Amino acid sequence: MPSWDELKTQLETLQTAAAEKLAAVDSADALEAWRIAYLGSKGAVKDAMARLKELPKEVKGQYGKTANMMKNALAKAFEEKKSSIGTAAGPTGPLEDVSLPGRSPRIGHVHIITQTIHEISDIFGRMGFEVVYGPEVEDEQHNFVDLNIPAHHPARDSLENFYIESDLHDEAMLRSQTSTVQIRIMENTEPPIRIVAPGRVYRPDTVDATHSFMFHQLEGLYVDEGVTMVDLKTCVDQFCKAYFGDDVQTRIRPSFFPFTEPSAEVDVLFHYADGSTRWIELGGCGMVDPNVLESVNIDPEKYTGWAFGLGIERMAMRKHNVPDIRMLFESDIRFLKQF
Ligand code: FA5
Repeated sequence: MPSWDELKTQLETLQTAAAEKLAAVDSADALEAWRIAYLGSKGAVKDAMARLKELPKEVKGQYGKTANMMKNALAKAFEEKKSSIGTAAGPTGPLEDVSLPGRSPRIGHVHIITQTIHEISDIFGRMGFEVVYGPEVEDEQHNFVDLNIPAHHPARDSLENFYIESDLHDEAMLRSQTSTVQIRIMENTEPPIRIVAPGRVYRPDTVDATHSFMFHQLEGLYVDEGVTMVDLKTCVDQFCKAYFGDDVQTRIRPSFFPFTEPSAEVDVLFHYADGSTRWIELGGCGMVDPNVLESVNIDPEKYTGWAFGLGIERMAMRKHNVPDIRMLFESDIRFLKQF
């Protein structure tokens, strides 16, 4: 039976060899191999501990204590090595592939109606028209009186308009047409006048595929000496071709507005997905009534003019094949992102 000195030397030799090998370990794989060889269930330290039961009583206590200290020292050295190898190998956890293309952030874009306003303003800009804007909260003077719409005209019925309370005017209302801007411009400008005015208008209309209670109009006004209906027809026709394309079908038919004489309506042919077609009214137009020119102190003997008011939603719908006006205002991102 070996003496205690011999046994002690064997344990020290084992511990020194294990420590030297551990010092040489430089990878996670090598560390795992070391752990199996020394601290594993069939490793050298386990073997050394197993000898305890064969040893005589006199050395058992010392041997067990020394072997335990060796085992603890090696386990501690193993943990230290493990963390130093982990640090050297970089961060742990799932690796990111930095070469993958990034996810682009979702950003919004200009609404189809605003795009349409930009596009049509641009066309009229190229035709020599200035783009102007007027207020949405109006008074009866600009929405009706100066436009030759008398007090008892059905268009002034409170059920046909959104009258509101406002500090701005006594009889305040949300404008029902952009024709108000004709008046506001003519009040302050000497002819020649050549403007277009896009903007929101409000009417308590029953909502259906082509009607909304809030929609947009584009007002046009041209006042100068010698302006005729031929200029109006040509201008509307040129605009429709520029906006919809040369093959667009439009028609002009007689109509009535209190502020134009003669008056007409512009229609454009819609093509639906099922192959059917239908004329849809784009807007009204006509020669500015002499009474209107007088109300803004423009001499109707010297100047003539024409005006139009076109529905902007109807234009966008025709151009982009949108079958129902409500789709434009539902804020459905799947619809809006197509434009
Ligand atoms: C007018 O509003 C006149 N101010 C147009 C005008 C201007 C005539 C200058 C002469 C001279 P009207 O009510 O028809 O006219 O409306 C013009 C256009 O606005 C219609 O042709 C249509 O395209 C559009 N529109 C009218 N009501 C609605 C509605 N509820 N929803 C969507 N678009 C509408």
